[in-house]
Amino acid sequence: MTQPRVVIIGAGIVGTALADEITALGWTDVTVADRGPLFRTGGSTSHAPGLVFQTNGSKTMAELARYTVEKFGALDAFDAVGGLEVATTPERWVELHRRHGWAKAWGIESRLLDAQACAELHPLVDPDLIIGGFHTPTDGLALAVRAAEAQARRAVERGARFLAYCEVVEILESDGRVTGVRTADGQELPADIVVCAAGFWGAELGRKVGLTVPLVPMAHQFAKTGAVPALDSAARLPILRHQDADLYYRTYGDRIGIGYYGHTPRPVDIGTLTEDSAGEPMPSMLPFTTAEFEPAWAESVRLLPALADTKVDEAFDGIFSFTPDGFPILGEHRDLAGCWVAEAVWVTHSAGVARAVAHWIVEGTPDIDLHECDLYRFEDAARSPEFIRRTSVQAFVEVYDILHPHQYRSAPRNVRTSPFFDRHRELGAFFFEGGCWERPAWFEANRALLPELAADGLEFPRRDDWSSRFYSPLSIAEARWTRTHVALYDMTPLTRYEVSGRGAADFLQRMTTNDVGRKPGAVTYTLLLDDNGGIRSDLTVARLSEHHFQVGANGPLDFDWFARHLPGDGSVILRDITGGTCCLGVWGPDARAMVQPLCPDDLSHRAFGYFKALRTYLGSIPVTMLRVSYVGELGWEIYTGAEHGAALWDLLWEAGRAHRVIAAGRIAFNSLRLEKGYRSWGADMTAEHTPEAAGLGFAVRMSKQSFTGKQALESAAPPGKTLRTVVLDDPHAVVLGKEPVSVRGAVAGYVTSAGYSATIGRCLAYAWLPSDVQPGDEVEIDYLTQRFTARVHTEPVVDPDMTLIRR
Ligand code: FAD
Ligand code: THG
Repeated sequence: MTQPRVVIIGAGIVGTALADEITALGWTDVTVADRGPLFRTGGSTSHAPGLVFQTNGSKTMAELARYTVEKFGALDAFDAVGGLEVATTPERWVELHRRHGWAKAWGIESRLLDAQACAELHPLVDPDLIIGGFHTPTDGLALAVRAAEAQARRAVERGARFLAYCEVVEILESDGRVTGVRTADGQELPADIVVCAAGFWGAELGRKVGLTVPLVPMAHQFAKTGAVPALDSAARLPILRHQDADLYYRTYGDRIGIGYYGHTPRPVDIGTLTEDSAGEPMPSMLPFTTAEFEPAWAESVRLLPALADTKVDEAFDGIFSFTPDGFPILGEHRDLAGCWVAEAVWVTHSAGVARAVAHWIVEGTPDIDLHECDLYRFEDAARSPEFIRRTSVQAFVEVYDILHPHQYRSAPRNVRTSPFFDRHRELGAFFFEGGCWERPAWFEANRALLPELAADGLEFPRRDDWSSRFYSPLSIAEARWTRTHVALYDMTPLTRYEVSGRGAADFLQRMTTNDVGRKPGAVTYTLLLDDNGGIRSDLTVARLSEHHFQVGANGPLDFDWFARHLPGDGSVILRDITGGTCCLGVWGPDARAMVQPLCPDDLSHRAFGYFKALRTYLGSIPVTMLRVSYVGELGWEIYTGAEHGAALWDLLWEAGRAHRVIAAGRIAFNSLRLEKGYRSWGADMTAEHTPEAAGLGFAVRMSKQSFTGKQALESAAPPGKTLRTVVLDDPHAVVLGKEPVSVRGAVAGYVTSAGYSATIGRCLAYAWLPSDVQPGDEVEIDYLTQRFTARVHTEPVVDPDMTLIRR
């Protein structure tokens, strides 16, 4: 077969890196077109100051940066001057500890320094102004244009060509596939694959082919000083961040470059960019907004007093992309095969992104978990221009803010509410936002239970300020009540699909790991794997009738994955039924006593067993009940049409009075599922992990004919890391996720998710640990400024022999 023809739009750091990585994988018919000159094209890369700080809360982003540093180093386009982040407030100092924790967890060399040691590393810093700093010796400066050119050269050596002054005005298609691009001078470049690496122009390009690329171009201030007399131009000072004031710094010989995020967010209108940037050296530069820089300059002179002897010499507002969650936008257009995007990528992550996307294009699967970066990760509502703009502007504002791991969006809100929303408000729900849904985290109405539970011996350990945020001890009461009485949980935001048609059973068998072809009425827990055997999702599949399945999923990416793999003959119909339906979890030892009187069918364990489905009525409400419980208790998920939601709530609430039913929230929900050993996809396991490593081997039926990922599992080596439950020793100790875990004094893994267990009165956490670390072994977890001891526990902590859930 002849090689696929690839056209890459954009020769910035991303386009050039892609050309290199794709040709390295053997596809050499690659053409890169840029509207500007090569390689100072006029895009964001052309003026990027090139600071590379690798530390990130996301393990994937840290790894993408690590690879970029390694590659640019080998290309002689990286200066590892080190990175220094300083704290001028106690909150930031604690935050730097948290970042140090991420660095340790992801394997980035790092240390915390006192003020004096910071000033030794960066002699311009006034040590009296700072508390301390976080030092990462392998961070440094990317020479972005040099790196672009070097990668382009390697690609050219393998056969790629680069076209300057070649603007793409149209992406050509036929029959749902790209066929090439048309350029401004009327040429057609034929292609089987078109990759948009057009940086902040990407949203416009996407629009031409009906694709929403959720990014917003924003202007950001960057200034260079004149010569600083105190600065030795031969000194190699670390790149510097002063996040408390939204500032960062690098040196250029004896001059200092200053970047500032503290100014008013300035989304850029691409429609008027040509006029707005007229007179500037390039189209990604806008005139400097001088007045807005004044606080930045004053603060810079405070931190770096030597700046008093100089002034700003040249400055501009440079444009680059912001996204609603700060992650890049990567993937293939679902409705236009062969049309890819790789945008909103920093120089910092560029080579790593290019490698992953090249693998994705050439081999079908990225070589690293990219779910946080996936083009299709957004809910429908989150793809609206209004949502993209507001949240991306917010991302700019928050770029250096201290963000709590459980912090949810404050706007837009109330975009999706379940039919129980008003009732929840009446009960004093505190709502978190997730996937555009309002989700009750706890209910003030349950405060009345506290004295009773405390008298019963339930403990409410004190928490530090950080872990007390987005938290209420009411969740402990709600969790306990679920294990001893009965509680209602709003499961409406659980993504669900109807999969139907004569090909539905075969389709689900082929797509997932477990045997989902059992009799109607059966529910199966099963996994979606990628071709490398990595976990893409975990699902429940309820067979409601021969050709009708209800799938409980984890979010938009599951829909995307299914949609891409549907047979072309119309034999399978996939429908997202999340909107328009609702779901209540009714769980606890009293669940059956509460619900049975409402139902014409026999709900006894014998008649309606564990992991079974039943279509029936509660009162006059048609419902689908699944005997499934993520909290690990007797009870059901009860689904009905949204129009019945309010009535369903009132019916159950009324029936529950005699049983003292409560409404319970997400924090209790999370703590209960941790006790039960249930994983949360995206946090605990991702495509990076095989089922066996994640403790989910039981959901894989290797004897089944064939399913996606089976081959990879057949040849998989035993996992080096295993997901384990650990229990913290100190009842007052709490971790929140992503903390480094040490075994015998050396960092060996990291926490994924955590929660307080009301059952054992300790915080539980899942952690990836070397497979030879066994139940009973002691580990240590670094939490901010503290170190906690913990012990690996057998799983699950609660109800290991399934007597509670199968009663
Ligand atoms: P670009 O470099 O913009 O490349 C896109 C290319 O596509 C351009 O060359 C453009 O001409 C071309 N193009 C667009 N449309 C078309 C078309 N229709 N046809 C043909 N060609 C087209 N990142 C860091 O990691 N560290 C930093 O310290 C840092 N500092 C920054 C400071 C400033 C002031 C700014 C503005 C950005 C900074 N960034 C930093 C961000 C970084 O510069 C960008 O994220 C990165 O350069 C984007 O690379 P890219 O290849 O995607 O986009
Ligand atoms: N409910 C439904 N669908 C879902 C979830 C849910 N899909 C997405 C996500 N949550 C899937 N996660 C789980 C995790 C564990 C279980 C159910 C959904 C579970 N596991 C049993 C166990 O491990 O003991 C499975 C037992 C079995 O295989 O028989 O219950 O919350 N609808």
